[in-house]
Formats: sequence, C-alpha cells, structure tokens
Amino acid sequence: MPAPWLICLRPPTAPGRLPPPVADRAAWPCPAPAPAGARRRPPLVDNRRLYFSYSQPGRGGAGTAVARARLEGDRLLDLEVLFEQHPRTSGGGHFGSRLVFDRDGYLFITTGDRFHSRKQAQQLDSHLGKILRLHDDGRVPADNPFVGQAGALPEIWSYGHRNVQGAALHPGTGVLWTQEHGPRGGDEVNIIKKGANYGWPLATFGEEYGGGRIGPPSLPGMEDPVWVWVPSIAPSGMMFYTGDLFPQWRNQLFLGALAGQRLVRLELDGDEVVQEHHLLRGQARLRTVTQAADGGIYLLTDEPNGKLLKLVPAQ
Ligand SMILES: [Ca+2]
Repeated sequence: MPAPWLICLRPPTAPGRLPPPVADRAAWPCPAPAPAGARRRPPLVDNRRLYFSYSQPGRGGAGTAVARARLEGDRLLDLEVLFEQHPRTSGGGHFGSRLVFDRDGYLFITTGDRFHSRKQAQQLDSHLGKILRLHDDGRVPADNPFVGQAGALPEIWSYGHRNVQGAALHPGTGVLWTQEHGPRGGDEVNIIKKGANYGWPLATFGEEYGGGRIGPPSLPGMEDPVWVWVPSIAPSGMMFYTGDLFPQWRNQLFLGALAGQRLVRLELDGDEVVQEHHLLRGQARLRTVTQAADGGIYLLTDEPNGKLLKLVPAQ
C-alpha cells in the first residue's frame, strides 16, 4: 500500500463472520457497534455510506473536504460532497484530517492550519485549524456554538488547533478527544469543548522550527492540553482501547508516532493522563492505530510500501 492513512472495519457480511480490514489514504469512520449510551446507531451502520476526507484542489489552492458514498459490495456509488474548506490555500501540508461520529450521530471533522496560514486558526471566518461539527448529511446543526454570529463560520465547534491527525471518543464519557502536531515541541492531547479556543498559535509549548519563541504555553481563556510532548513525536492516529485481548489496556489511549517511531500508550485515570508508555520503539513511522474486531490492535506504517501490522498477546 502506498503510505496508507486509515483502517476501517467493514460491516459484517454474515452473522458471526469477522470483517476483513480495509485500508486507504482516507479517513473512514469505522462502523463500530453502537456504543453504550448511544441514542441512535452510528449513521454508517444505518445507511451503508462510507465517509472520507481528502485534500481537494480548486480555486485558491487546496483544502480539506469531506464526502460520503454508498458502499455496495466493493464499489462506492452516489458520491456526495458534504463539506469544502474555506478558504483554500497553497502548499501541501497540514490538512488534518480525521472524522469521528459521536454517540448522537454528529460528524466531527478535524482540519489543520495549512502550515503557512497559522493565524487563521484563531479566525472564526476560516475553517483552518478547527474542529467542525455537522449532521451526517452535511447540514449544520442549529446548536453549533457560532451559528448566527456575524463573521463566523457555523460549522466551527472549536478553534486554535494546529494540525489535528487523531480524534476519538472517550469510551466512558463519550466526549471527543484529539491530538495535534505542535511546531518544534508542543504536540498535544486535548479534550474538546464546545466553542473553546485551544490556543494555537498564541499559546504553545513548542517553538519555531529554526528556534525562537511563538507564545507562552498557556493563556487565560484558552484551553490547556491534557498531555504535551516536548520534543515532538508527531502523533498520528488515536484510539481508546476497549477490547478483550489486552484487558490490562482497556480504556487507555493509544497514539501512533511518525517522527517518534513508536506506539504510545497513555494510562488514564478518568480524564487525567497518569503515565506514558512506549511500544515498538524505533521500528517504524506509525500513521494510525485501530482496534480489530477480535480486540487485536491494527497499525499502519507510514512508508512508500506501507504495512498493516496486528498486535496480539504473546502465546
Ligand atoms: Ca493548544
């Protein structure tokens, strides 16, 4: 596979049969069984549509976009574009992007600051450097925090993010957690709150790539991360483990690392990170981490001939 980004488990084709993994350069929210407390089932289970984000070229450069298509056998039909980032900008970096459905069926989209446009992470008239929230058909929910505010884009749920390449729902609370790349130092894990400002580029634990201060680590009125890496590990992909194969890891947070070349396990106590552990250190750039249907852990390596790995307990 050429540098794949995401793994998704297909809906079961027959009762009792484990679905085969699918991997591609797209962010596919997995059609997991409805989590405890769900008021309705995740949309993909209902409508057999595959949701994915991608970098979309167009007037002004490129931007993150989200589409869905109907999955019929191995084919995708009836493609609908649900979201297009405003504005598009030049350059090839910092598109985000991950997709997560919450327990109420809302679709969260993560974006990036497109590297050269970091000030826009603080601007509510730009989709850059944001967490966005939509209905599963692309409509804007009426209770989004900036709906009706002059000059603000209504899709925005939170802002002040740099480049969010990991997102997952906490299995206990159902709240969205994300991670993002800092500059030189300052990679973060954040718990996402409606309408909140996560600081970038005014507040950061990192500094310029060539050295030099960007801002203080913390500012009043802005959310502090719950975990920070200095120096950076370049986190990519994120999941809370809920399976049975590794019971000692249940409800802990896993992240892949690109530059850091490891699988990070964050031991949690409620919303607090109590300790960081490393697996597979120095073995590969890891783009994503996903729970397999049997409780194993799938990993994708980030390289020209990318590999799908599976972790299972030693016999
Ligand atoms: Ca931050």
